[in-house]
Amino acid sequence: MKYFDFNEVIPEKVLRNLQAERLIETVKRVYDRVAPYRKKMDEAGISPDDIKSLDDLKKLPFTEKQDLRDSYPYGYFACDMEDVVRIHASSGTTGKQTVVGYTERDLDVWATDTARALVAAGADNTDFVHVSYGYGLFTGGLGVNGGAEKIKAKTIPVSVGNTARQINIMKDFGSTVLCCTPSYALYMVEALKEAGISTDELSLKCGIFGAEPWSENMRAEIEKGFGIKAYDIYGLSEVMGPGVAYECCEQDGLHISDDHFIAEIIDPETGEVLEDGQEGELVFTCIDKEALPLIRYRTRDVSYLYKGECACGRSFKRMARPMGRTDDMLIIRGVNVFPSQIEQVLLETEHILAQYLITVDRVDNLDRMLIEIEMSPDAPFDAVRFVEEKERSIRAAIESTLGISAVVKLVSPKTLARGEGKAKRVIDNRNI
Ligand code: DLL
Repeated sequence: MKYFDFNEVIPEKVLRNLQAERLIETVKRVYDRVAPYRKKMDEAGISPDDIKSLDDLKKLPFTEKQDLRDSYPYGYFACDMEDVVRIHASSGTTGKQTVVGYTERDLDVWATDTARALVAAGADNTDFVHVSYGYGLFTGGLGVNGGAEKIKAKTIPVSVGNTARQINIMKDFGSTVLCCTPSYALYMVEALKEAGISTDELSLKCGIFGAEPWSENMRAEIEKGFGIKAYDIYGLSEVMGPGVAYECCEQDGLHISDDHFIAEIIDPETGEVLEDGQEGELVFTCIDKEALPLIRYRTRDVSYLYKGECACGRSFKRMARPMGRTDDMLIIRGVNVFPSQIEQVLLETEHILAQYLITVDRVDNLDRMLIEIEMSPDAPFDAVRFVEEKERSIRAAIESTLGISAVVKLVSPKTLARGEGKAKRVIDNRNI
């Protein structure tokens, strides 16, 4: 099986017509059913009748993460609540999550998109798909699970963590396709070596890795370490989850599921739409979603769209693997972290100042976050028990807010460097 479905290879002209049709219908629907969209469009002086072709897309206002937060939790839902069958969520900037929903049909479309990614990586119904993305509110686990079941593979929902158990399952169950974050894949490679298990004892042939930025170097290490082919998969909860774009056998850019999402690249400063090949911020419009069809959603991911066709035969446009972000979001062990979330925790803690420095390192292929925080001058910073207790409580508060652990270190007042301009809060030493 080379492609999962016909839409992947439909002629470009037919695809553009399909996109236009779906866009026009979606804009009408959100105008009728989503109060914030009606307000935004009224304020911009645009009515659904102004959207007659793909060229008109650029007339529509953008949607941002903040808009979703302002309408938390369900303000942008476009269907009746009784038709929503699944809810997921992703990190917010200061505590509040971004809530996303799916109808039964949306879940089917999503499964189609992750099925496309699996098939493009060479998977079929004879495969054992080992899913080590987190299951839960994060879209990774259940998202890829849907695609694996759709291609009728033997789906193994292992979820994250307990690496020794992961490796045993991989060996005993005969996993052939591994799905997890690229950094966790590298961590597993190390664990395999430490356990003295050779890749000959495994049945793995490929993997689809995403949810965080990775490089060609990391690809080479994973491919060598496991003796497999490593493919990229991209997505974000607001737009759907994993499967918005995926790599094919050419491993030259990620194909965007163009029949479900229209991608644009904009200048992040001016909002102007850029030409294919020009680098800027990725923006997606969902044209085939019932529960949460976001219009011109600003991803903050930096990428560019490819010109020209791919040798694999797919008509879907390609995007370059994201090469950074236009905001300060960090992805640590696959979890999205905004420095402002950490700041919020610190502001709620006594005896410390909001002077902090986050240092992120990759140690043995695992991300490690160190947070140094200045104590206030009135704190008894010579009292060892006081300091230890404070560090413990901040660590617990951060873990409960972010869902990941951090090393917390309190430092004496005025020890962290203060810059002249914008405070430097983050040092990312990961050499991805
Ligand atoms: O990370 C969805 C996902 C799960 C994608 C599993 C792939 C595999 P969020 O938690 O909402 O959703 O985070 C979305 O993660 O805006 C990017 O910054 C980053 N990201 C996702 N995939 C990639 C990738 C999931 N392949 C945010 N390369 C996005 C680089 C990625 N960054």
